[in-house]
Amino acid sequence: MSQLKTNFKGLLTLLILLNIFINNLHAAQQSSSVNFNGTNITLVDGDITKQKFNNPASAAIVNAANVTLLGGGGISGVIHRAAGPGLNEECAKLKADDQGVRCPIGHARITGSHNLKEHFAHIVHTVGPSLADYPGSAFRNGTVPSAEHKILLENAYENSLKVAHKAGVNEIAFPSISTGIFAYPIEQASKIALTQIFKYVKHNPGAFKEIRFVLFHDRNKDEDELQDITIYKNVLKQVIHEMEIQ
Ligand code: AR6
Repeated sequence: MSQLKTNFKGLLTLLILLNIFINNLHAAQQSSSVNFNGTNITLVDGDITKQKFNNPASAAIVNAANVTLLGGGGISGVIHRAAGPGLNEECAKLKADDQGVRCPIGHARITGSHNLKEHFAHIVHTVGPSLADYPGSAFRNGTVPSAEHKILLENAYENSLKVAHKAGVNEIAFPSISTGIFAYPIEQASKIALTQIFKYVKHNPGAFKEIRFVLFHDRNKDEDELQDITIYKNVLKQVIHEMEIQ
């Protein structure tokens, strides 16, 4: 009986190791990187709370927040749960207007990372535009973002980089802002995101060692639906071509 138990445990360990190996292989195959003006711009498939950096003290992740900065669903909920209650306490202390707005759409704020500080010291909170209640929204198919939506999304990326840079951050990881609950069509959002990053790096060479996009792998998607990382990879090629980056 104990022999059987030992064999079973051995088999289980082997299966776990095999699973880790396959996942790592999958992640390695999925990542992609380009160096521009001294900054590595990287696309990875993964969970933003699990990111590792060369120097945690000068690293940050970006939260796709709501204007109150008090947690919420989606990635914001994931980040707040991982960082612990200290994050909500710190956010609650930030100045709010009489509507409870601590960070207007397109702006960014920076806090500590609390329980995640071994991995990265800072969290940048930004709020992207929402198309969820917009006529023709993605929930009803065929959204066409307005010029204002586009500018607000550009601002969210630019202001996140600005507050991070000012705080001495030189490695930063972004999620795909506004493309979840806020329903911004990802093909258009990814083009805005990548273009904005390249523009920032063009004007601020050497400010960041790495700007990483962490794209969530949705296991519920059908096989013929493109994963976010594939969309970002295709758009990256387009942006490099259009901006004439070698
Ligand atoms: N790591 C990386 N990406 C993730 C993760 C993760 N752990 N979890 C989700 N994503 P969303 P939004 C992806 O909806 O559209 C909140 O309630 C997800 O697949 O979190 O900007 C806030 O409080 C999607 O591609 O952000 C706001 O009210 C992307 O992250 C509102 O939702 C963004 O999804 C913000 O909506």
